[in-house]
Amino acid sequence: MAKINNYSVRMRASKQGIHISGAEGIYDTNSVAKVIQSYTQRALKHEKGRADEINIISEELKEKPRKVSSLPLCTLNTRNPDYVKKTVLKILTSIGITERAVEEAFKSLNMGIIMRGAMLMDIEGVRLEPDLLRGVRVTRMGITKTASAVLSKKLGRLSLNNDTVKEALILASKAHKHKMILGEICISDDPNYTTGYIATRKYGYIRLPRIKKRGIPYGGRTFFITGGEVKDLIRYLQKTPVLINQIKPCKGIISINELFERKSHR
Ligand code: WAQ
Ligand code: MG
Repeated sequence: MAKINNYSVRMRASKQGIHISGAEGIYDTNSVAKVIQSYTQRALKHEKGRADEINIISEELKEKPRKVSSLPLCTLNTRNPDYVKKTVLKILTSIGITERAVEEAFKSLNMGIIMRGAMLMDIEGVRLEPDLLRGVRVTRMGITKTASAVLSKKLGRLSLNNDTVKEALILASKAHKHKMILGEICISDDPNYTTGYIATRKYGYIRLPRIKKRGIPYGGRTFFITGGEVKDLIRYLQKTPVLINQIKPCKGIISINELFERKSHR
């Protein structure tokens, strides 16, 4: 019998040179063909138009994926970009990121530059990624079939069971397992997707409605990092395979006070 191994399968699709869709996961040998087919379908039926170029890579993993749990998820009752910023400042400064760094991150995220990857910022707001235009891509992450079904069910109760939320949660859950990562801010580059998130190990994945105004065609990601070798962190984010195999609670809409109270009672 053939040995069952893990593959990283990654898709990116474009139309007239403009990126329209991407997806990735970690799958066993037996699922690779099926996954390639479903990624192809996704690229051909994308709401931004049918892709005219579809790149799919499937690559056997030489390392066994690290199994980790997802971050817990909740949504804050934020109503406009100014209130989001105030809220983000409160939460991120409470875990040791400076106000200056948070201001710097918002400034960079609002400059209108589209990066493929994420910025790495130290807690004083200094950018540390070697390629300032491209940023750092987090890749080689996935979710087991069982955990994916559990996550779909939990998100379904909140009417949030879609690829955007699932994939962002998987990415953040991989990133925040590394001890050098303290926090993250993410704003979608989709002009119609106005919910962003921040993540920290302590508070989990916090969704932030109206982080930007509808119609803004750029976004971005910033990781706040501390203490250690940046190149080791980059290697982890890009290369270490991580598989989500357990799902933490997914909660509905709460206020920032409820978020802080809940944690102080633990
Ligand atoms: N690694 C690092 N950075 C990335 C990656 C990646 N794999 N993919 C995207 N980025 C960066 C890049 O700068 C993009 O411009 C930015 O993040 C936003 O990417 O729960 O869809 O794919 O409802 O537009 C948030 C979901 C959705 C909130 C985020 O991001 C929710 C999203 P997008
Ligand atoms: Mg996206």
